[in-house]
Amino acid sequence: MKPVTKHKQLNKWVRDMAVLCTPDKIVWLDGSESEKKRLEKEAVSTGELLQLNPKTLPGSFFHRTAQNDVARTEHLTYICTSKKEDAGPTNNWMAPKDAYDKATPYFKGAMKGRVMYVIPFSMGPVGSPFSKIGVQLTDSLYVVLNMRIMTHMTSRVYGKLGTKGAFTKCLHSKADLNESRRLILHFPEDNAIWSVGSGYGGNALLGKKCLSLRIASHLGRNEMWMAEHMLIMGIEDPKGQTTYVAAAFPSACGKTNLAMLVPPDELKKKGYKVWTVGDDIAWLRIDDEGNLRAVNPEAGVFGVAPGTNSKTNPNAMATVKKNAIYTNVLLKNDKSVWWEGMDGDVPSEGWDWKGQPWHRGQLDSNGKASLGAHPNSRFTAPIAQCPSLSKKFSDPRGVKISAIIFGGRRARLTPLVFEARSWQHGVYLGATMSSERTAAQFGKVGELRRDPMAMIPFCGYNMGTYFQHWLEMGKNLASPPRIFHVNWFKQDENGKYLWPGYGENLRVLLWMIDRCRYQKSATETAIGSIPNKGDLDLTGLNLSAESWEQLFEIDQDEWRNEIEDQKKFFGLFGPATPREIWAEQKALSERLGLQHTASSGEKILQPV
Ligand code: GTP
Ligand code: SPV
Ligand code: MN
Repeated sequence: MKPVTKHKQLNKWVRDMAVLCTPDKIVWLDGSESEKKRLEKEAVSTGELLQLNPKTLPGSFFHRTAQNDVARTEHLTYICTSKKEDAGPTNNWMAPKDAYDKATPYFKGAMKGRVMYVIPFSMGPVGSPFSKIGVQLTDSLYVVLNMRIMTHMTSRVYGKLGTKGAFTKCLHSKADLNESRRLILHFPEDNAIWSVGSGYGGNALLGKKCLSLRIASHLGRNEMWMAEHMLIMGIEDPKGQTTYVAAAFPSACGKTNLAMLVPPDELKKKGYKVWTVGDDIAWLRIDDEGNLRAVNPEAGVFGVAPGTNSKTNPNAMATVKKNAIYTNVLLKNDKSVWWEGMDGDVPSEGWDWKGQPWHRGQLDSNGKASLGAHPNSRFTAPIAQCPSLSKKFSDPRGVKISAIIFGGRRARLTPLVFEARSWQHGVYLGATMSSERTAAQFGKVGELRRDPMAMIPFCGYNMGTYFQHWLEMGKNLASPPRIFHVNWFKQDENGKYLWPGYGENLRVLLWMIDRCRYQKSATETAIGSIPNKGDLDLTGLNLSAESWEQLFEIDQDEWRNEIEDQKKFFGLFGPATPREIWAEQKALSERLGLQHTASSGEKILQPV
């Protein structure tokens, strides 16, 4: 097939990559509806997709990944910069030449007998000043059809590129799906991504984490904006005023759920509404008035299936009713799907995520319930199908952000909510985020992991420098958003969640809006401000006084250990850790009445 653009560099790159991967054919895609139908048919004929029941799930498909390919593989993900310190201590690093040399044999001939698809896409509405263009080459129809949902995929981007425009070169091949020949490589200096040996979402849909976070965070640092692992939502009050907030939680810690929140009845009756702008990624820029504005660069949702039901997330359930792709869920005999925690009765039988026959009550070899769906099974669907989609979703200027929220999954330590004392203190709160590991990445579930701004797997450069960039952004904001920290996951001594979560989280957001808009007073504590008793609207909740105490308890011993752990972590970055971060930590220790001992990293910066 002939190239469809006069962009010489783009055409040469496609030709060169075809010489390397030796596909039987190159197909230039345009993102049209007729093309979609044709590709779906083809994917069904090869078995890559299975058409689901057209009555109950119209336009929807089912896919199983390889069993060794069900989550992002962070240990095989690299930032390839000329200098190692530019990647920093929390990223895997390879020199660009070594990385190209290592991956070249994996790509060599990998597309033989296959088609190489050329996907033109924009992250962000085509033509918005926020947006960036990418072109992905791939040999996977599953990837093509997911990218078609997740990005603004259209040949119109060739018009925008003209003959010389900048774009991210994204090369992907599932190759032989062999884990020992799998690599996810980022070349920020070349504006390029090479991903080989995986067909899983975050590894293979290169517009998502690879471009919109790792490459974009690097671009953002150079161009004075930010690419963040954040949802964006609007909260409309009974007077019709909408306040927009952005929130960073680590993978599988509640972004999609919060972004699509449905107000509990008591608050709905009062007239509150919630509008979804984005559920995973935010690009943030400072406008001419010094406000922070955000767009969602994506066009779809790639959400965690287990636990999603019409109580926890009715908007997500409505979003995935049609034109969806389901990955690694349980397939029922009537060609519909199921996952643990879905509505209704547990099906009596079906096919589990591995493709094995499964029945209700089945136990695995350890005597534990055998899972029908993989814990990281996912759905992909156009965000335009979300009933709570914000009218501002496509606004090229984005929405004005009034509050930034950080959060993690901590059974203990951090209270339900507290507010930073300043932007700088807020950056420290983001930098000290930590969370118990989930199934969204390979590794031991439940283990505590430091995850600043939920970006540890996604920051495309040295994270110490990244903290500095956050501080610089604050200096350039006329009125910086207020910064909050939340923990929906605090547990009592029996391991029961103390807070009901989900829709009820709106109560916490309304307190934040009171703080942002109406400067309502709060109770100062050593770690930040918490709501005065009575200021969090709890009508209809039945939260006991004891639960409230536990939700807001600040335990000295736990904080002492926490601070020691933080010191080790910040010490990792050496001189790249900003002075302001150490200063905030020292001030916190003092407020907590702990004796402050300087850590080695801090001593480097603050000679006494
Ligand atoms: P990624 O797509 O991996 O970035 O995840 P995410 O941050 O969008 O997480 P998501 O909203 O999909 O939630 C992940 C898991 O957390 C699901 O199993 C939810 O049921 C659960 N969850 C979400 N919100 C809450 C909450 O407020 N309380 C509790 N207890 N669980 C929640
Ligand atoms: C995450 O893991 O944070 C996700 C899913 O949103 S993935 O696209 O695989 O990164
Ligand atoms: Mn995510």
